Amino acid sequence: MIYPIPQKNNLCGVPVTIKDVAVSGDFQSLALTVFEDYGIGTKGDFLVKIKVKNERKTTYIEELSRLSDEKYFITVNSDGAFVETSSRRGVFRAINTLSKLIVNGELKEGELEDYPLFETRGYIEGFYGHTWEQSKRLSVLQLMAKYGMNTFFYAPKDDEYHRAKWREFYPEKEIMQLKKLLEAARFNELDFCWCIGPGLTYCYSSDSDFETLINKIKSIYALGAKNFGLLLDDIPADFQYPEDAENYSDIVDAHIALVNKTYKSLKAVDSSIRLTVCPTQYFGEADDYYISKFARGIPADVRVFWTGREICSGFLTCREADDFIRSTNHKPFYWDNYPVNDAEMFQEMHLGAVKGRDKELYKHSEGLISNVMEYAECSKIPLMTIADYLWNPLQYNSEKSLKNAHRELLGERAEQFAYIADHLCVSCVSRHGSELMSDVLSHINFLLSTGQMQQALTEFSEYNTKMRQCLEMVSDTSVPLFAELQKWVKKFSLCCDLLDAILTVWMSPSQETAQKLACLLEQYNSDAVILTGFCLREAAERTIDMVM
Ligand code: 14T
Repeated sequence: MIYPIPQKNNLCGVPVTIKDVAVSGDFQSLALTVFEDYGIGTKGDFLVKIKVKNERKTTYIEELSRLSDEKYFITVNSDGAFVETSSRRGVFRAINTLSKLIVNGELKEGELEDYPLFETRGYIEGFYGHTWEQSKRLSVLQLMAKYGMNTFFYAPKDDEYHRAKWREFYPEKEIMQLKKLLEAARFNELDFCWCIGPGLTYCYSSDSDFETLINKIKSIYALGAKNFGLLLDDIPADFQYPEDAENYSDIVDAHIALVNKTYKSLKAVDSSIRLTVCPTQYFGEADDYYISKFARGIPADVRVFWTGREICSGFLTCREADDFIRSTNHKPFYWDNYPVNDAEMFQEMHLGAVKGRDKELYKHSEGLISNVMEYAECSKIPLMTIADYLWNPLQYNSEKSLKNAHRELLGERAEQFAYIADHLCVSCVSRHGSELMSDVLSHINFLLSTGQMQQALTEFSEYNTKMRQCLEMVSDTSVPLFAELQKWVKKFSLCCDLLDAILTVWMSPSQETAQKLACLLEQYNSDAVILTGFCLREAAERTIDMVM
């Protein structure tokens, strides 16, 4: 199985042995680069022929009744592989898929037809906290491109030039970095969207502020960006300048005027520029006064961000999307606040697969952009599941997708990693965690209640050993993912101590061993970092009660 799961995959015939590939036809050099990226040799004799053509077959998605430049076909037989698509983006998708399909030097004969269901699929660096380093940005971008995302929004709250110092131009060094990022996005077929959040100090009545805003956007347009975001989230809900209060009867009118003026100016610069906006009221009831007036007052082709019913929504439903469409005349463009873990969530680590987004949401929305964590390596895990969901929500399976993410990112370490990841998945999308531990402990309880003490001790100590092995592995900070997790690893180490202390009481029950366990439990509970493990605390308490 490959991820994201292709729509129609009949490549299950006779296996063809492939040593290396050779490429002919359109976008040859792109295809070679992609193959090489997967470690596939390109001086071989298995011929991959690429044909880019603009015709109904390659551009129209029947079940969505719309055109797409991301649809592609792959046909494999003993002579080689044949790729048909309509664009560079289609070639990029097809060669990524082909590369994933070549396993152990083998590819199976047959046909594959593929296209994404959500139109816009991406992520946003839109959190409060340390902005990602350039190398992390590039690494996440490349990975998400491999998983079929097509959009990246740049909006780090702590990039001063994005928000606090929105009036100032970027210094040369930052400009160069943005330029590199744009180039990487273009190569990897992601639409790069640069965002500005002027609302903290913007004067809606000032012509000079408007000019400053447009000039700032133009400075990024000059680098090649064509997509822009005007973000009005997390700003004062009332006017801060007396002239604004005089000129506008309501803040929503000022916001509508600003969006319309910005839209007009940017379209005059280049009619292919695309604008996305985030309203001040970006969550809640779909028929809320502000959001419906705001969205009805701006052009239909300006995308409107919405986080759903909550800031961090456990569920995004078609029904609420339809309410949003009725009241705003816009399809919601989801700013999905998962896996972000800033603000009040800073003690949580969101490593779980995305859940709770309706399967058919692609029909009722512009798309979905996931707001990531300050921790770039950690973000890759949930992001991969989001990419899988967005490409093919109908066949999305959160558990399998998460397993694949672990395997891809950690290789042979994946199995051991599951022991800590088990405790790092509580978030708005899931209130339950520690499933693995809970299964182990409840089985041990069963053994105890049925008088099988010896077996219970054996299974418990086997589990503790696995937890310790995992602890040892994740303590290696030379692995970037593990380095980011150290705050949680520290608590995980306490968790291992607690397990050992429980086992010690069971083997030699005494006031002394129970006292030690009680101390550890208190230490564990007073550490504010969040690891789930209700079952663990329960087991510790029961063990203490048994003796004391
Ligand atoms: F624009 C939005 F859609 C949005 O979600 N804005 C922020 C976002 O940058 C942040 O990462 C996210 C998660 O905390 O939520 C919004 O920020 C808030 C909102 C709050 F109500 C931060 C703190 C809050 F109390």
